[in-house]
Amino acid sequence: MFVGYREDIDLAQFDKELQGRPFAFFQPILSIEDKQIVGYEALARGKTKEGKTVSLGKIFLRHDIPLHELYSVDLAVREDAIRRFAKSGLYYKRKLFLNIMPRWLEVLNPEENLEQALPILKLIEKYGIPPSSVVLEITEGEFGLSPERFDQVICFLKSKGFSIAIDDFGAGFSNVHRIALMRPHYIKLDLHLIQKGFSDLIVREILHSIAHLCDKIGSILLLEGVETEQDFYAALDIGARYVQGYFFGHPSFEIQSLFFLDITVEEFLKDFRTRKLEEVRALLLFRETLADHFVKKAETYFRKVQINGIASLEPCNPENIPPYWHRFMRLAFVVNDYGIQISPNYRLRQNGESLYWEEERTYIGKDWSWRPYFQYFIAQKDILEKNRAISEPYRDITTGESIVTLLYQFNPGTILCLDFSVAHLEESGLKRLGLP
Ligand SMILES: [Ca+2]
Repeated sequence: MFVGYREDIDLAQFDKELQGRPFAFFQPILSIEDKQIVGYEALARGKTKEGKTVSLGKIFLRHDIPLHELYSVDLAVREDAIRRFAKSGLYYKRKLFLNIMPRWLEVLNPEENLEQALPILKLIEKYGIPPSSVVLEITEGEFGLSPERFDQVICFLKSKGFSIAIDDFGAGFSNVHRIALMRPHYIKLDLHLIQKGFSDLIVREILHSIAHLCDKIGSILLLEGVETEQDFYAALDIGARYVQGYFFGHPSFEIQSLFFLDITVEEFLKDFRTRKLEEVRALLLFRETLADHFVKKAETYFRKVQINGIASLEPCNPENIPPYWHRFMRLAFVVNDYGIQISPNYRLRQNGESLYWEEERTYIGKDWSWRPYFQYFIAQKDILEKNRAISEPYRDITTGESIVTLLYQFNPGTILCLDFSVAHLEESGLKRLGLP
């Protein structure tokens, strides 16, 4: 069924702009915890008539070229990659990441013995590299075979000692449940594919949930498309363990060593640790000191009133609230002991020099008892006999800001809830604000 390796491939037969044989480029993959290159992804390249190196990605997407022709191009690139990787001797300490197009697996005869059908086994044997130094990147979403056959192929490859990476996770229609069952060694995520069409905020949320999935199923999260400092910080922030992208190294014909990398990565890690620690300290200071102060002063800022015949609270003159709160305070509302909102939402607004509270009455009657912060508050009250609690930071779905909610039992039946933005908290800034 399969066409074997061919010497006579000329790329001009597929594209008049190209010439010569296809070959492999290598792009380094870095482990953050080891601060060094742990592998290389092999990428298909060809040359134009002018001698410029170009990606062959487009050729593989064409449907007018017979599958067996494409397959022979792919095989030639893979053989070139394996041959040169073997020659480099690096397979003792680094891995070769090879892309396997799911379309190739589709042409497998269901009756065929996988040992015979998968040429990768013969290739690595020919060049003397162990399967444990090869990672096969598979785009699960594109796979057209039955899930049973797919699982069978993956199981077989794993049993032979290959590592499996799910490529372009999140870009296609990856089935999270099946991937969790499959337990790939790596999950590759292209930062730029995810960034397309989503806001920064949503991207961060998606990245965090995928990082969480990786932790749960014991896969290594490999973030590719890391091109800038910001991208690298994003990778560190979500806890990606491996990274790949122009920021660390472009694909190249030579298998690069990049000795400078450990220094660069160390510097970034240092900077990241400092920034992150500042964030965590600011949050802790905010929770432990300033929130405490606010609670003590709460009666100066809010007064008891009746709303719809029920005892509730409303904010006093906003000028009473010290100016340093204005920057962080977003919203105040009151719930009863069952988590039902019994006041409007009060938003602190500024109009020129003057401050005022804006009221939104449509929120009265909403049930917040199911929100984690409310349950946390009730548990704190019951077990620790505390009259206040502060939620973990969460994302406000309307404004997208990072928020903590402070809950304070003002009176029996009235719990004051205050949302504070913690997106831009800085320890030094908070200390400068000081306590009155
Ligand atoms: Ca890939």
